[in-house]
Amino acid sequence: MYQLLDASRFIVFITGATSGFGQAAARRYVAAGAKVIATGRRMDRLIDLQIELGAEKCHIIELDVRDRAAIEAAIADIPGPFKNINIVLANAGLALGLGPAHEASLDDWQTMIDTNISGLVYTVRLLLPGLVERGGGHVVTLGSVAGEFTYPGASVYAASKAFVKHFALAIRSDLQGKNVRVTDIEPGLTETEFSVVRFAGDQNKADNVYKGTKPMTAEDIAESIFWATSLPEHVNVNKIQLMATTQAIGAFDIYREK
Ligand code: NDP
Ligand code: 8X3
Repeated sequence: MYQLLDASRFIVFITGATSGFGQAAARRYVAAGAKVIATGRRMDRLIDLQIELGAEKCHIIELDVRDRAAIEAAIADIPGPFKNINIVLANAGLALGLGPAHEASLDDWQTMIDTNISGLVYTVRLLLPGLVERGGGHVVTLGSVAGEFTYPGASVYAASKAFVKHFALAIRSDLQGKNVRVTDIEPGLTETEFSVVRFAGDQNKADNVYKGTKPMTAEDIAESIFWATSLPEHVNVNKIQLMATTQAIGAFDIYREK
């Protein structure tokens, strides 16, 4: 019988646990006996999650990943039973807008850069020394298929996820000999609040993204995250790229004069 790691030893720090993948991962880890530190900006949702999962297994922190000082303070303040974090799930992120590059909002671009790049880098950099000091652990980043295959309207979002992919690969080299594993999870079409956020709360536009097809679910992604971190310590899954069966990569787009 193949021996997976004992999940009851996991203490998982999750950014973006108020919705989607982060929330599903919190549930998945706690169901397996792990402890989680669930973070995000929407405190009401974090409180509901803590009530659902129990305060012994779920510590919550109101946190905006763009605020580097707040992350430092939050880490310093983590209570004893949750201190020995061994998995970091740097998941918080977002896409804003789907307009062409010459019309897209520069404020939206800045928010994506601040969240998907700076926020992820702060999270990982500030939590890594603890993993190294404790003799090992696992960093899981949330990239995207958009980090590999671009599509119209996704310029900065796609570029931010390409950053995530390379950052994950690069820190893995730095961590040689430290027993810290790094995995970039790169999903495609998955129905969460992602599209509602992208379209600034327009539920109709968001619903249309998934209409008539079968996207993946947050639970599908949480399972892949859980699996990668549960493999024996000598195995490092560099990346997992997942698409809905109904999604595939399209042809090159050739412009022709009318
Ligand atoms: P959701 O919108 O459902 O969840 C996003 C989470 O990120 C929320 O919990 C939100 O929490 C958090 N978040 C956003 N901005 C911040 C911030 N400044 N500080 C802290 N937390 C923040 O989307 P998903 O679960 O789908 O997305 C999770 C990750 O997966 C993202 O990085 C996304 O880019 C990526 N991804 C998503 C795909 C999809 O199709 N759904 C596919 C590929 C990748 P709060 O607002 O409470 O702060
Ligand atoms: C989210 C998936 O294809 O909408 O990263 O960019 S996609």
